[in-house]
Amino acid sequence: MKLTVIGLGQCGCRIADHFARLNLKAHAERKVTIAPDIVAVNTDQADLTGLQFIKEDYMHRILIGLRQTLGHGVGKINELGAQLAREDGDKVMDAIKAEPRFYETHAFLLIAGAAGGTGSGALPVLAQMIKDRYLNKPIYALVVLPFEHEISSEDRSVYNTATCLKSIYDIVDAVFLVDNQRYVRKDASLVNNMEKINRQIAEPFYDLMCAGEVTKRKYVGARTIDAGDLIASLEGWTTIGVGRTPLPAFRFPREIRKKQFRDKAVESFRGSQTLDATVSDLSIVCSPKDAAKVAYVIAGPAKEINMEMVKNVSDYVKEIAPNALIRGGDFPGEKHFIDITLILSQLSFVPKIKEFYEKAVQYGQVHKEQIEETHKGIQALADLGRELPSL
Ligand SMILES: Nc1nc2c(ncn2[C@@H]2O[C@H](COP(=O)(O)OP(=O)(O)OP(=O)(O)O)[C@@H](O)[C@H]2O)c(=O)[nH]1
Ligand SMILES: [Mg+2]
Repeated sequence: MKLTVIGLGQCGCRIADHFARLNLKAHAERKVTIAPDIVAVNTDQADLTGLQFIKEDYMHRILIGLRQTLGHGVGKINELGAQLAREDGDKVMDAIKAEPRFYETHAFLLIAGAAGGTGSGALPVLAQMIKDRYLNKPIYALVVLPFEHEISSEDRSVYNTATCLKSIYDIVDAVFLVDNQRYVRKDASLVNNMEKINRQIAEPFYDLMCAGEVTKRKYVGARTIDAGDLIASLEGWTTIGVGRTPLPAFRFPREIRKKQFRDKAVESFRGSQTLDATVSDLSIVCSPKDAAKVAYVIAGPAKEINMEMVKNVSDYVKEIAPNALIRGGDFPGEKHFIDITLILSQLSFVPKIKEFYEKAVQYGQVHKEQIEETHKGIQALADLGRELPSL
């Protein structure tokens, strides 16, 4: 599947930058393009300059709202982010149109952190603009939810997240939910941590996007998951993850292994073991039972992905997601591990969304009262000085 990727705000642009890295990797390793166009959009000039892989010209790194923010962001006011995207959105539309390879794109992927101002506000506005112009291409959003410390200490983060989620759900075909807190590693510095988190957020898309594009025979599976399968599998609230089981470095030839029943048992068990790793590493906490659509791809050396493993994995997926329409495929390659990428889509319940909606409604009411109180206080002070002359 080929995606036009658009990163919005700092978080969205940095993750989009990782898609640009993966696109280069796909070229080098598999001779395919998975992202014909990658664009970064921000109100913050410094953040745009810091990107590594996205092309450096003004059609790929787009600064919006320069006149109002002077290139310094919108300071978490997502209404302002939305307004600036409305005013400068044509810059983004022009950039998409100008890409000569745009015709190859199967769908759009818009990425943003929900708790900030620029990405959170611009996401629904630009998604709507794209939807109005490109009627035949699905639009997906990847929305990054804030860390626990942001939720507990910044009411505005919760409010931004909830309003962003509500607005984007009504516009796009599917929303990938990514909970930052799931990726926190306590042993790393913040900068390293963010870098690792962004890498882990983008990585699960790699095999899925490559699988349907490769043409070299050794990479083509018995059952390929292509763009059509993915588009049919993506709807509403969605989560994604990839799990890995390394293969032993040295192994006896297959004929000898066959005779050793212990090895044989381990081999057939490897699929379900990998799937367990995938499910525990999904981008947000949810129950597979609540998914109405599922897509998965098993990647690994061709000689490892045998019929037994494929059956094992597909039975296991059916068991954990009994209510879903399932599409699965395999993707052979020269890897030293088995990777299973899983998408659970059309989720009927996600605990985190409930939490954000409830907290934001509460915050909305308290905030309104606080504003009224503040205005009353300011007015009372001004009234006290009314009799004084002005200089
Ligand atoms: N995973 C990840 N999350 C990030 C990153 N940067 C920020 N975030 C998260 O995204 C939220 C939004 O922050 P930004 O992306 O910096 O905000 P913005 O869209 O640039 O908006 P303003 O700076 O307010 O104009 C933060 O509260 C974090 O939770 C990043 O590099 N990776
Ligand atoms: Mg910013």
